Amino acid sequence: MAIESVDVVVTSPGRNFVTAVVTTSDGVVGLGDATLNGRELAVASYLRDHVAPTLLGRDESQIEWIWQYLYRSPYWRRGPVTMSAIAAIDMALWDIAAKKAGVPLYQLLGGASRSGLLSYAHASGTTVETLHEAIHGYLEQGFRAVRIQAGVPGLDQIYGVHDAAPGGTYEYEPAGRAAVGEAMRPTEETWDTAAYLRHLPSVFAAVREEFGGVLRLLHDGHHRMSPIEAARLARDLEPYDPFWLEDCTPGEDQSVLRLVRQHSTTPLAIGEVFNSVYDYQTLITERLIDYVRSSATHAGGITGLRQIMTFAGIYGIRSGFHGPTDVSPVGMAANLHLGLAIHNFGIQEYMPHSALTKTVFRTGYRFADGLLHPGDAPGLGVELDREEAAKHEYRPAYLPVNRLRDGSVHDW
Ligand code: KDG
Ligand code: MG
Repeated sequence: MAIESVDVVVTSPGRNFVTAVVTTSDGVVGLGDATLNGRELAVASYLRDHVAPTLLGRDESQIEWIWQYLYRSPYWRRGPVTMSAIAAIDMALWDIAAKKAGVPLYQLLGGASRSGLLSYAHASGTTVETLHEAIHGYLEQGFRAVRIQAGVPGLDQIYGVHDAAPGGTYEYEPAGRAAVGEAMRPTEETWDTAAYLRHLPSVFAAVREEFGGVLRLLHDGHHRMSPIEAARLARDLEPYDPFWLEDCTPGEDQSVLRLVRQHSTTPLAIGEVFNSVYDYQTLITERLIDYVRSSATHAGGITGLRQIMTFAGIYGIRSGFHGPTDVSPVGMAANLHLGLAIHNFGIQEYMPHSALTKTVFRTGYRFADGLLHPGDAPGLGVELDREEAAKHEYRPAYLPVNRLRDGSVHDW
């Protein structure tokens, strides 16, 4: 059989998503996530204008061959736009292969290595009191691991920090967005690393005091520290037994994590903005990290992420796949199937999509007792309702940006 069409669906049910829809000559449809937060239309064009025409008529069962063809042949390799486009095609082809076999995708990836995937929720609060309320809320839902982010005195807006919405829900969406057809500029936030470093250890102390030692606590530094600042925070959090410290520095210079390692035994996680196994080469071979943060969506699909995890597994490094709302339900399902199958799974981020998003993407994955499971429908187990999708036009949307108190640009 052969690839008959590759459509690209851009939809915005609450936030923007880009989905590749691959249809075979015998009528099987596969879905792939190509959502790149704030750069959605660049990937949509890459897929529509440069990838789709080269795939028509090809044998859809040659998943590895097509991955290598899309990676090696255009001459220009890697980068988030390219790798998200490759990811979408790769996921769609795996979806098709599993649907044709009549099995959930994890069965084609080696079968289940576990009964479910330990997941963590995003708990946050502008004060320690509201943070505690959020953690209590997640514990009631069954979570056994939470990422904690808290307000810092003197700073108004910080990545990942918000109080519960009226009605008690903790859903939030970091990207701001414009009306249909309107332009927008990202909002600007003010950042002060010294204030953050002074405050955060006291937040961990208060949470341990309230919830005891068993609950797994994670934290995301969101790329904001210099190497020596990151080393200090990793050391200062050690007494509170963090599960991990994520993105303590920007990840481009892999060697800086040597310095962090010299000062601390706090486990480190990095990689949500990486897109290839080569971004991890030093980090993995020198065991400078403990968890791989990539998602199938941004790291070349199931084939690309599996390469990374096979390499990481040789060094005893585990997965902590990126699972924010900007990874679509299709991308999330890909993460879950791979996570269930690989030996070196660690933990899965779980930031549930809104009810509106789920009217467009119907998901089969389930959450119970702190564990996610991809479900047992054939393929990825996600359906795209194209009529519903068409009701939600693309709207420009961007993550905020950061400035230091003197106005200079800092990492967000
Ligand atoms: O698109 C960027 C978001 O996915 C990112 O800011 C979320 O850091 C994040 C996380 O750990 O989920
Ligand atoms: Mg992160």
